[in-house]
Amino acid sequence: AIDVVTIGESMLSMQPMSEGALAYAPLFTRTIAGAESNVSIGLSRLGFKVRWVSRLGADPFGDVIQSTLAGEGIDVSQVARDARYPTALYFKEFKGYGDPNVYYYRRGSAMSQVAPEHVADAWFEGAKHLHVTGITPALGEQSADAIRVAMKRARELGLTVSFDPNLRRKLWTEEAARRTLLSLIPLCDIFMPGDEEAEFLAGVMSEEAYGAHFLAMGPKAVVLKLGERGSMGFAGDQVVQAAPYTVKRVVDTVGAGDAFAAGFLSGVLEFGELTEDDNLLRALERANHMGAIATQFKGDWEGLPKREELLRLISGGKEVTR
Ligand code: KDG
Repeated sequence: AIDVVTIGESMLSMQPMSEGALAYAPLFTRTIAGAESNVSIGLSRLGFKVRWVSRLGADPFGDVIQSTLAGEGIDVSQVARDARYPTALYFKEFKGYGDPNVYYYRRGSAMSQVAPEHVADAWFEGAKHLHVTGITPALGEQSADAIRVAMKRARELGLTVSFDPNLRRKLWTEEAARRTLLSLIPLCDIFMPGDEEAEFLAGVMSEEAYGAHFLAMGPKAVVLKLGERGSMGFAGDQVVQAAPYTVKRVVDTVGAGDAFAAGFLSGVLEFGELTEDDNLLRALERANHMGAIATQFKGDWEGLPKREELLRLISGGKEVTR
């Protein structure tokens, strides 16, 4: 059985070994990146069974992505390899302050061709939950339709669905992003925007008001990510604020939202109904820890913890280092 299915594009990720302008970075390390595969890795390391669904080129970089994820224990049986299109590429630029810049080389990639007719029941077979983000819909009209069809089909088959808008302004216009992301919210059970995304989608409101605003669109739970200020959760008439897990220095913020999503979903799968007991708060606390840990490492997912490490951190236990 599969706990969580994710659908998304992963790219070969090139990270400069030095800080500063990308144009002057002579040396790179190679890894992989992709919001949905980041979530998949996070959940797999926490002990859950995950299937990552995607399309990759029939090229060596597609091999790297597929084997890296398989090596993380993720089911890649529903990954299609398409020789007509390449695997996407992505470069980070570490400026030495703030969020890294990212440069995408993904137009015309294999996953950007994903279309509604690709959506298959085999994607969801034996699974409990589907997690998608707003990145795949940003790749093109037909990818947006594919995600819409997948969310609907997953629900028909009895899966619950979570949706992280993951607004990527470099991939589409503001108008298209707002219209499409808003249209997908009613198709999910758990909606997880960041504070800036909530404002982008709903306008300026108090943080509490975002909860009611998005719940009224259909989801059963709304999670508002507040970055270094922690997070808030809304489910039924519960409104919960979870304090941040504070870290001393941030190395790389990219991937923190995905780590947060993995932490939150692990709580949902483990603790049960969010409206009962303190399940919502515990899931948010886990999510906050995961997000904070992700910022401590270069790379989107490399530093994500195994289950024991996460539980030790949450309980305040000490690590044995030597
Ligand atoms: O959330 C992190 C992702 O943004 C990163 O892994 C790359 O999928 C990616 C994207 O489209 O930006």
